[in-house]
Amino acid sequence: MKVSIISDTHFGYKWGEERGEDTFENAKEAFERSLDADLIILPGDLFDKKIPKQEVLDKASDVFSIAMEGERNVNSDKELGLHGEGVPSVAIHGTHERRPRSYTNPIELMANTGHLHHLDNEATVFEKNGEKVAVHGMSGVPERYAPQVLENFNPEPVDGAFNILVIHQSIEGFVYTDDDHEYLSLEDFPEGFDLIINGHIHWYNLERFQKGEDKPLILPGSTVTTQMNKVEAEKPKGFVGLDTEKEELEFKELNSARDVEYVEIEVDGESWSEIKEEAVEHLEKIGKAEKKPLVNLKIKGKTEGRVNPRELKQMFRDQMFLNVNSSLDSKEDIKENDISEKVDPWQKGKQMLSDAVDSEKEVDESQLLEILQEGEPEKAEQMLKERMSDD
Ligand SMILES: [Mn+2]
Repeated sequence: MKVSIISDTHFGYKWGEERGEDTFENAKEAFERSLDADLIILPGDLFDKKIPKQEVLDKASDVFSIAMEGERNVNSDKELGLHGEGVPSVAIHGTHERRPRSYTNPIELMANTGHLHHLDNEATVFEKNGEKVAVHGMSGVPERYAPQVLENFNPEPVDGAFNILVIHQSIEGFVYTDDDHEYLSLEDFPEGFDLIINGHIHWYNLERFQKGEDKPLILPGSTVTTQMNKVEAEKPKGFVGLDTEKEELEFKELNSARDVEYVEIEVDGESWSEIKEEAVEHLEKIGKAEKKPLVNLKIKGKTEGRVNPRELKQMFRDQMFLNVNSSLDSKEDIKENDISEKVDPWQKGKQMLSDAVDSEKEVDESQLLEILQEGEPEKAEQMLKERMSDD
């Protein structure tokens, strides 16, 4: 069977801004190039926000509908609930889409309108000319609960099928697992799977894991650049083709994705005007592209006096999306990391709540916050009570 894997499309990212169409354009290309597949797997974070704007849902539904133009070559052991014929799309929801149980997340909405087949700790078996492919999906959960949720889900490989486990989590050893929270590790993966697909990580990677047999673990990456760090700059955006009979995986680069450039300069005591001159020299070398590239300029070292990265952004704003990442030692120091990543009050609140709750019980702080935000303290209290009485 031919399977196409398209992850982390992040519909709605930068919506209303100059790059607002990027997520749709990139995903549209991926779906159009997947029409020869028998099955499309979507490992989460298809939407950038858990409550997308109507316009975003509308445009996303157009992209998901592209799959309906293909041919239906497979049967399934469950009613797929899709509104048309065509290539079935099977999705899990990711961390960006997750909402409390009693609320509808956008993947559930898209499943209810017949655009997708949604898997939340369950499996669907597809069959084509006697060949079976079982897709087991565990939708995204807070990292520290992932090992337990996977254990409870306890997916069992289907006999005689090519078994795929689809998740959307950080995995220890493969990604930044930077605090002392517990993360999913390779040891937690169940035996007997032919392939594990993990969304969440925004750059492509093909790894192997050993559990019984040596098997592939694929991180398809996102179809759109959301962080301008070095690893994202170096790896192209795309999607993955899988041939289950040949057990072959192929990364397919997107033509519509913006180029990402990473420029690093080191300085030692020069003035800002000298640094600026050097930066301009580098930036002018970046060729013209049909779509303005994303450029990350990293300046390392020491300088005298004021630093003004905004000046550079202004100079190049018609040619590129410039992000200046400076660790210059000066009074005007700007923070490391993407400057678009300001402290998010939501994240901050979640952290505070998480620290305060500090419980072994599964209390999902973002769900709790969301219920409180909806103005339903009784419901929040009820949720906490239920968790406390769980064994
Ligand atoms: Mn993501």
